[in-house]
Amino acid sequence: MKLTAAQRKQFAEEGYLIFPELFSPEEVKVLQDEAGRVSKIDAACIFREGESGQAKTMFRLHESDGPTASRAYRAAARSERVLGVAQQVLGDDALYLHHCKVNMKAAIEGTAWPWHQDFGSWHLDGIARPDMATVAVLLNDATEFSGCLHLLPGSHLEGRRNPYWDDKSAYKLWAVGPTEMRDMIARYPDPVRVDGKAGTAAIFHCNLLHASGHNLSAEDRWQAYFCFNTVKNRPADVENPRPDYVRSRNWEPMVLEADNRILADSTVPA
Ligand SMILES: O=C(O)CCC(=O)C(=O)O
Repeated sequence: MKLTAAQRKQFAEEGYLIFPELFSPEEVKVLQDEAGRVSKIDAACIFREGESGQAKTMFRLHESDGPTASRAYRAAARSERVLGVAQQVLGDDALYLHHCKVNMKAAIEGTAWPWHQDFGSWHLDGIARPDMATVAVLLNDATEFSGCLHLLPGSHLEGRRNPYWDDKSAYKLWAVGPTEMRDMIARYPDPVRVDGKAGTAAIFHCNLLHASGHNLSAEDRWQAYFCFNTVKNRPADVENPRPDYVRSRNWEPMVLEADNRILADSTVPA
């Protein structure tokens, strides 16, 4: 999947690209079923919430080892539509995944993510340069009502903001404060929704401001995220590094695989 010159320009200037229905309904079904299977596993890299203990975020589905390993996510991560697109926008073929996760925003209860830049926390992982991008894949239809992602076009061009530790939101992350966000939103074009049919995907720059709302709908909203870094930008040592599932130590360049493997591998027993 080769990006056009216009798409490369859009990524450089606006910090994102959206690909409606990039994955087929059959592929989405495999990825949904796999997320459902993994969510029942007891593992430290699955964060749960509420009395039901429902999975909220699950990490490290893309490797071939570990409790949450999934052939389908491994294949998706290495596909032309994920790794191949990330290689093109980052201008480097030697990429690895800083992490891969599935966010499962529960119907009615799943809460908002405040405005933030991913590089706000990834820089604190010891990563020097913002040579990183995330591919998000919608595993359900997503709407504003179900808490879809919003991106602030062009905001990556101002670089990394000084984040604050937001421990009030359910997710606890390095976020950008309300005063700064009011100013940023006033100065930029309207935020763009990453909504649409399941299988739609987006790639966005690690300094692009983004946020998502509460899931007010009666359907869960699941999304997969593949967060790429260039191998040469791998993290330096830091004190108390975060666990491997969120700050990967596997810095081997990932190798592109055939684009049909999500379906092909789903028929192979684990
Ligand atoms: O899944 C969402 O709604 C937002 C996720 C997000 O912003 C992130 O993981 O950085």
